[in-house]
Amino acid sequence: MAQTYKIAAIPGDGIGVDVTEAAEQVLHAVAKAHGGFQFQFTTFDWSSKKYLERKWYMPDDYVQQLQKHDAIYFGAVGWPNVPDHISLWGMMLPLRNSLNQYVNVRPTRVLKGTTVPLAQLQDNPKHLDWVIVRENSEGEYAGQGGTTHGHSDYAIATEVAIFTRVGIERIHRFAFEMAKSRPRKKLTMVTKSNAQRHGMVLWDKIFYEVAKEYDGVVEYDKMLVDAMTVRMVNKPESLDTIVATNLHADILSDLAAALAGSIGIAPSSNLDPTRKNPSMFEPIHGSAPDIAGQGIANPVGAFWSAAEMVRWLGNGKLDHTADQLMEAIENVTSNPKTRTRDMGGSASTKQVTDALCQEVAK
Ligand code: GGG
Repeated sequence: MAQTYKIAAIPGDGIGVDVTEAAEQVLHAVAKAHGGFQFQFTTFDWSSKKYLERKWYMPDDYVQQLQKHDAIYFGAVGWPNVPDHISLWGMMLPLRNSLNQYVNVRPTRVLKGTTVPLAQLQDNPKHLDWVIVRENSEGEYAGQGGTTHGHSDYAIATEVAIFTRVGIERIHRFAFEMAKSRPRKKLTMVTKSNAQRHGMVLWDKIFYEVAKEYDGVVEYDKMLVDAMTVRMVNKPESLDTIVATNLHADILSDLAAALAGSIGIAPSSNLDPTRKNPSMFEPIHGSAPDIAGQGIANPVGAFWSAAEMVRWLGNGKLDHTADQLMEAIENVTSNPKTRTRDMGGSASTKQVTDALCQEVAK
């Protein structure tokens, strides 16, 4: 009997809706071509539009509802008439926190046919092949802090970053394992411990404690986040796996996506490595209200995220299927006729999606 993977789809806002629909179409095509498994999607209409009507993003029992699924596929969140901190804290951040998704994996490489901004990467696209491991549950996005004197000229706001031994140790260990699984076995830890002398110093200390377990197995080094941006641009080939805090990795992964050609192609996986909760897969781009609903969003980041979801669901058994999907995605990006505007083409979301479904069926 075919295995059924139950997927909770949360398209969210703007182009999140367009690309989630496209990813669903592709995932059905993958299952059909592969045989032996199928996807069953349940769509949750949790969005900023709904928030404006009912004043809540997710119902009280959202964790229980989502725990009935094997994985979550998320589109994007953010809409002009809802402050960004309300929408992010209405859905994405509580989802990651409540479902113990403490790792956010953001791979970046130059897909075939992509035009990249740096001349040296145009000549040597393989020089950019990174995995950014982002701490996803605490740090600068812990939601701690407060505001007082709000209506005076002396308004005070604090934003407290939280770093715990448990949180730091588990992300570093995950990053070392990730580095170990890759051909170059190389890990760069990013920090700002020269200026931030508490949390970041603990972050560094625990990194070197964990590193002892990998001596001789994984090569590792440390970078300050500001210098890291320069290294990413000037010496991309010197990097492989990167581990950084919630905020630093969020920023570095956008830079990585831009260096690889477009934010529209970049994927991410929010993982609960214990597998007790469903993990969540989403393109890293936002809701792009300016192009929402026009059918021109780049669905490649959504497709790559779908490939990572297949890999995660298979837990070692569907790696080949995920690799085949990635190959099919690159066959599509290689063709100038099936590239969206941000990649220098003029194809619509639908044209790219249909082309990928045809590739998958071959
Ligand atoms: N699909 C991802 C999305 O909607 N991103 C918007 C955003 O601001 N994300 C911040 C984050 O990933 O922490």
